[in-house]
Amino acid sequence: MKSKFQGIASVVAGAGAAMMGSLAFAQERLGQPTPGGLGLQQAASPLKHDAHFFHDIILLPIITVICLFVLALLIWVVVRYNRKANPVPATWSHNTAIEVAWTLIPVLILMVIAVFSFRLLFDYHNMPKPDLTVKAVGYQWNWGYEYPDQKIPEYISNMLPEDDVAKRGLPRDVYRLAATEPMVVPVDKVVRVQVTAADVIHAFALPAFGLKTDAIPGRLNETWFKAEKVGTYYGQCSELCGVDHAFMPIEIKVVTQAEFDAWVATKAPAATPVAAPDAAAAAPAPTPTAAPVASPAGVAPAAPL
Ligand SMILES: [Cu+2]
Repeated sequence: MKSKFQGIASVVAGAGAAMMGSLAFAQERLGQPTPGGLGLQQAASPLKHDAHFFHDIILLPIITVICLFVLALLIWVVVRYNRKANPVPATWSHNTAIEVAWTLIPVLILMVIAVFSFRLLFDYHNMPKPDLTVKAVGYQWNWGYEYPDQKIPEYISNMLPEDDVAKRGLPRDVYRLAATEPMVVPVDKVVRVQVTAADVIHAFALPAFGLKTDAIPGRLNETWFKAEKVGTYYGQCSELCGVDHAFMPIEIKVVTQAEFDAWVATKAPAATPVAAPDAAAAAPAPTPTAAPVASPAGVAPAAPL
């Protein structure tokens, strides 16, 4: 499904970009907004590639042609049928052929759009067999992430303060996108995200993966992604949820499977006393804030289990 879309997309992409006259596409940053960027954020998951195809190859050319056609009609009418050029107007008021055409053609255009639109919706709905499940809970105003299969209890992901952005050596413009503790997932794995909220409605949204799912108290929504590249990806709560709505970013860190296993070992509570030292040796914890949580795992051998 994805490759079919991508194949057609790659053939037409050059012409599409040229037609749109967009200069920012090539320099787009991965996983975050680009200053002055015009298009959708660069894709890093199959759903986002499909969304790019639908927007760039289906919708944009159709919209452009319709706009140019209507503009040409308007110019023609203004020039040809103004009072000076056409002092004696025609008196007929109906033309059956034209009326049938302007009913049928828009219907056909909408049907073409619907086919691709529904196909994209079905892709969102038809999640492949997930390799990993993460539960994301929206709070006023931060996110909680829980990994039920890895027995990682919920931890809270706040916005990274401005001072800490500099301390971690991050670019200044990820302030308000970076989080104290990101969601961590392995690359090339299907991640199922179960989304809910504890107080008001939030929305779990991350453009590079094409994610936007409402987080509704008392209801469990689902979405999925498969990250194609290791890296750090940023999103934000996308439902107006109160005074600090703009300050509850979503950061997803995509790592290798080995790094993910090591991270899991630091986060899981005292359940894997053997795995924890191995994992710690294999790779350090990805975030400094993981350290306080890691310490219970460190004393795990002394615990009864
Ligand atoms: Cu929110």
